[in-house]
Amino acid sequence: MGLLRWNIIVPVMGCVCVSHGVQAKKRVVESKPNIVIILADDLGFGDISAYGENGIRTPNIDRIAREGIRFCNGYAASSTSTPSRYSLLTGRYPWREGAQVLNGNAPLLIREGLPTLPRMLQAAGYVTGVVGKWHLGLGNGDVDWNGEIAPGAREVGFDYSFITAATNDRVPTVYVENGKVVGLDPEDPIEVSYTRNFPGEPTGKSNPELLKFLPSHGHDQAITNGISRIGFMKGGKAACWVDETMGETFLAKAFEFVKQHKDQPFFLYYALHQPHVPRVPNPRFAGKSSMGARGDVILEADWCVGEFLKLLDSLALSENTIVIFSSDNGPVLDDGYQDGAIEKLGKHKPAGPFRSGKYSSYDGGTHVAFLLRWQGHVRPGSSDALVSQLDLYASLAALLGQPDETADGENVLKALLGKSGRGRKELLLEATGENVILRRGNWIYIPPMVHEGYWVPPMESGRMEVPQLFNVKKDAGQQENVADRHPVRVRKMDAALRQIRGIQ
Ligand code: NG6
Ligand code: CA
Repeated sequence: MGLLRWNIIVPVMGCVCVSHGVQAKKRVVESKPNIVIILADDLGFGDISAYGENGIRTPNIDRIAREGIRFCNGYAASSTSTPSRYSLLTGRYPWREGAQVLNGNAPLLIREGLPTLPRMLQAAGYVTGVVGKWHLGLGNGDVDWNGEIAPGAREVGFDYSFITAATNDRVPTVYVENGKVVGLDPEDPIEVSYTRNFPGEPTGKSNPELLKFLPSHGHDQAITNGISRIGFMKGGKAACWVDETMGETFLAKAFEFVKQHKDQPFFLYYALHQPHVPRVPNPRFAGKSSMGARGDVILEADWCVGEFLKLLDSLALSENTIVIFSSDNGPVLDDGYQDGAIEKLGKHKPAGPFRSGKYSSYDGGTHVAFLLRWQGHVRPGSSDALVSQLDLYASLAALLGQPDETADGENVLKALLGKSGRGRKELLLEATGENVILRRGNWIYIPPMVHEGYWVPPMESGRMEVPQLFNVKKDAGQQENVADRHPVRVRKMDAALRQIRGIQ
């Protein structure tokens, strides 16, 4: 799929740069723009002010929207992180791999030899880097955190990496730079387990008096930086991250990467950890929103984005850099800690007009903010084209004249660059536990589902024993299930879904 090649004439640095040695249809961009993907973690469509009325202002993220294209039908591939990130980097649907939320000691999910977005960009002459949340597994299942950690980001195609292994609520709570734990004292080696505690180590459950705040569900195991996590850990005290400075630590590494590579084409995957739990803002942002810690860390994320954009300005890179901003999945309020996210929400609607959020089969799970800026090349505006993070690999490959080796990506470059209002015709979306749904045009079909998967009350999972069909043009909030009124459409969409998934 995705082999529909469309090479464009893109004005670069004020001129029209095309390769004249080949036929018109083979023309490709000669000068390679830098590419930056900024991916937030659990940020809702309604959490940024560029998408309309809400309880928080995000002027820096809004700047990308104002100077670029604001996509109103942009999607993550899944309503949780690992599957979503898997698709972003591979252009493959996550259910092909059975991708689920990974623990910190899980092996690398992306199989050796599988084509990836960063590999494609390396082949196109880019230097590639990832800074932030990884969550795609590391090693082969028996990681020694005290030695060389491989395979990992390098094997997937990143020349440089500064990452957390999983989520900021999972052990090991250390940064890994180019396959090595940062700041590790060899006298205090790290051990990690997701099944049993290490003798003598306090946990959130047994020692709540050591905690800065309490968990609400799960998250009562190892304690680091006064916060209880998922999983057990021993040692590595000097290497443990400080949650309060994680935002600026990632920002500093993103800065270093850009400064170091400003004179060559670069790709940076800048994977913010905000506003995933635990939500621990830098003291400069604590109390700055009216929404408690969740609002504060969104303000912090917005500041990080603003500083990053200013860096591009100061290096005169803004015109030659494509900046894409999105989130790995939709929003969640209580995701395991008592941080006031529900109590302090006020009138704010994290998912905007969409129903439910993270983990859900409803649109709030995957329908996320999706912005693209390419100053001087892409005319600012708004687009209703259906686009997915799944398509970035195929589309950027088309931009650079590289082959699209993805299984499921589509070349939606015209839509991404604002030259067409049409994107995909249909798109599969995944909630937890491989519950897969189909969006076709303005219709969303959710098949009857039984799979348990993850669940976090009090949100709506969207799983029902009956088929659900919504016309999201008329009913963005998916309030009216019209499956009974459209049996033929239900049958056809069900058959299409099964056919793409290869199931009876
Ligand atoms: C869940 C965690 C949740 C979060 C999620 C992954 C519990 C009860 N919940 O298992 O807190 O870590 O995994 O989030 O442990 S994601 O954004 O990376 O997909
Ligand atoms: Ca997430």
